[in-house]
Amino acid sequence: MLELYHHGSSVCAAKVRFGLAEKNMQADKYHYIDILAGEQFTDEYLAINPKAVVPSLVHDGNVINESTVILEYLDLAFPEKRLTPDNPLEYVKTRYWTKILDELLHPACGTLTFASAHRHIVKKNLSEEELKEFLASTPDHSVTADWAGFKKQVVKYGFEAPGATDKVKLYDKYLKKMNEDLKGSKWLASAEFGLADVSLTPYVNRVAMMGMSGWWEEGRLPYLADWWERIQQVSTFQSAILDWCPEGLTNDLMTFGSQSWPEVQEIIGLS
Ligand SMILES: N[C@@H](CCC(=O)N[C@@H](CS)C(=O)NCC(=O)O)C(=O)O
Repeated sequence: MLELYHHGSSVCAAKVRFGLAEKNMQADKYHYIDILAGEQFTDEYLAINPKAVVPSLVHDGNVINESTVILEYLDLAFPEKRLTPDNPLEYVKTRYWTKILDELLHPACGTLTFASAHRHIVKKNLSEEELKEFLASTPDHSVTADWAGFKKQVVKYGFEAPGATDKVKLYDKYLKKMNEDLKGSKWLASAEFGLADVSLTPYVNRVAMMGMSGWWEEGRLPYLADWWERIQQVSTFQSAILDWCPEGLTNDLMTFGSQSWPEVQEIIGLS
C-alpha cells in the first residue's frame, strides 16, 4: 500500500507525483494536506513528518520523507522502470541537480513563491488570528533550517524581507545554469528523459504558473525554453502536475505572480 501526502501547489510533491507517473505508478491513496490553510500542523501529520512539510510517502506502513529521498526510494523499490541513469557520468549529473535543488533552488523557490503569491493568498484566505496561528505553528526546521522566522518576514515584507532578493538572484543563476546544460542536449542529465528532468520540472512550472515565463522567453534562455516546451508535451505532465492544483489556487498564483513580475524583473535585471 502506497500513500502520498501532498498539496496542489507544492513543488516537492509535484516532483514525486511526476516521478510516480513516469514510472507508470500511482499511489493507492492520496492525502491532500492544504499547506496554505495550516493542515500540515496537525498532531497526526507531525507524527508522519516532524518538519510539517509535504510530501511524505508511506509504503506498507514505512514513512519516507524528503522528496529527493522518496524518488530515490521509489527507483530502488520499484526498479521495473528506473528514472535514475546507470551511466556514472549521467548519474552524477543527476545527483548534482538534485543536490542543488535540495540545498539552494528549493529554499529560493519558497522565497520567490511566498514573496510573489503565497503571502497574498494566506492574507486573503485567513483571518488575522488564523494567520498569526499559521505563522506561529511553523516549526523552526521546516522548509529550511530557519523557515519559521524567514516565512514571517517574507509574509510581512515580501521582497523587502532581509535576504529575499538574494534568493531570487539565486533562482536566476540556476535557471541560467539549466540553460547552459541544455545547450546541445535534449534532456538535463542524459540523452533520455530522467530524474533530473522530473525533479526540475516543478521549479520551472512554478515560474510559468506565476506568469513569469518572460524569464526565459524572447530568446533570453532559449535552451531552457525549448526544454520547457518538450516537458509540457510529456504525456503525464498535465495529470501529474497541473491537474492537482485547484482552480482557485491556480488563478491566485497567476494573478499575484503576474503582479509581482515587474518587481522580480527588476531584481534579476530584466527591466
Ligand atoms: N526538503 C523537503 C522540503 C519540503 C517542503 O519544503 N515542502 C513545502 C512545499 S514544497 C511545504 O510543505 N511547506 C510548508 C510550509 O511552508 O509551511 C523535501 O524535499 O521534501
